[in-house]
Amino acid sequence: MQRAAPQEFDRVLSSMCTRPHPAARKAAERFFATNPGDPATYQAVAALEEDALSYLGDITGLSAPHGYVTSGGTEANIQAIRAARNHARDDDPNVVAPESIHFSFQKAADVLDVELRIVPVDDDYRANVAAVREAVDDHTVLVAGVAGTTEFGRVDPIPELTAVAHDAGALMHVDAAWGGFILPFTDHEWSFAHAPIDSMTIDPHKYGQAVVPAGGLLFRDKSVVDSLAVDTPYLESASQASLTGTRSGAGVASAAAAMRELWPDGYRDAYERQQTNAEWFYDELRSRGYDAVEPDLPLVAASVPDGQFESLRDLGWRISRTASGELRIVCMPHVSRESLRAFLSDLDDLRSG
Ligand code: 0PR
Repeated sequence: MQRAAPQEFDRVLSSMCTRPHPAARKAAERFFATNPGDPATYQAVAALEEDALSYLGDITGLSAPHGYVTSGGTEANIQAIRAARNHARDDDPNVVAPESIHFSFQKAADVLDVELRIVPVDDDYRANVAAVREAVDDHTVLVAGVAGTTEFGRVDPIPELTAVAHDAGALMHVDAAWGGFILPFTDHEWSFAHAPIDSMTIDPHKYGQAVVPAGGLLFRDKSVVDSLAVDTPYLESASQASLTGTRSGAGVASAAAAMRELWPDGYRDAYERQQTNAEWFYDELRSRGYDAVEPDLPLVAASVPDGQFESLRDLGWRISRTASGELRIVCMPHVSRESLRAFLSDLDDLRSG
């Protein structure tokens, strides 16, 4: 089996990490010994975190964003649930989410001792609004939707889900960890500009082209994020809302640098190029007789026989499968047309061999 070198991305087709933008890499190097968890001591990186938040607000349609740069989507999702729970002060809280939700919600429910109610998706892998409406009750503190699902790249009906959440007296969270840097260039209704959602996960270390670790958590209302704060008596800074204590200055600085370089034109170019690649790849698979899921965002899923899948892995392709077994190809910014052509050529050899 061939193993990819640590920073080699040529054969990495199913990951949601990508090659960082050169400006992001440079910023990370400058700030890797700083701690945004103590903003009064590390003021330069704290200012960059403010810049990063303000860019994230521009991208998601939120004019005065509250929140912070997390270690990733998992921390952001845990904290969104924790904030909703603390804010509601319910003694038996539950969260309602579609089955397409990322597995970080299972971790969150476990850590926070909150009941997670998973409801079915529709035929196009999107949250079924009627099923969500059935599942909410007086103890629902949060409804979650996904804008760019991990397995199929689908966008849930966010305005409809938000109405259901608010009717039930719950907060609405959107997980745009992967989709957040792609969706501004589509017609989808996914953001704070399209619905009065309460919080969002959007990760610079995925499509945002920052270095790892750099996730994003945004809140519309300050009182919700304040419900996360604990006092920090012996630090220069008086309280902390983040889950981790010491945080990555490299991640924060790189996120700010990537967004400064790429928002909006660079991200639009990446989306347009990769969406075109995904559609091309989908057509190529279909013309070979494979059953494939049409790419709404730059992610293609297709049924490929086990033997071919394993052989492609043995040839060094870093690929994975959905829970229902489909091969998934995530057209991240590093996935070139040449790479996809080489992959298809290996597939053709396997088919004829
Ligand atoms: N929300 C969504 C919609 C996600 O897709 C992911 C991760 C998360 C939250 C959690 O984010 P963090 O992993 O930053 O905590 N989605 C990818 C996945 O689970 C993560 C990933 C990235 C996996 C790179 C593999 C990999 O090589 O598939």
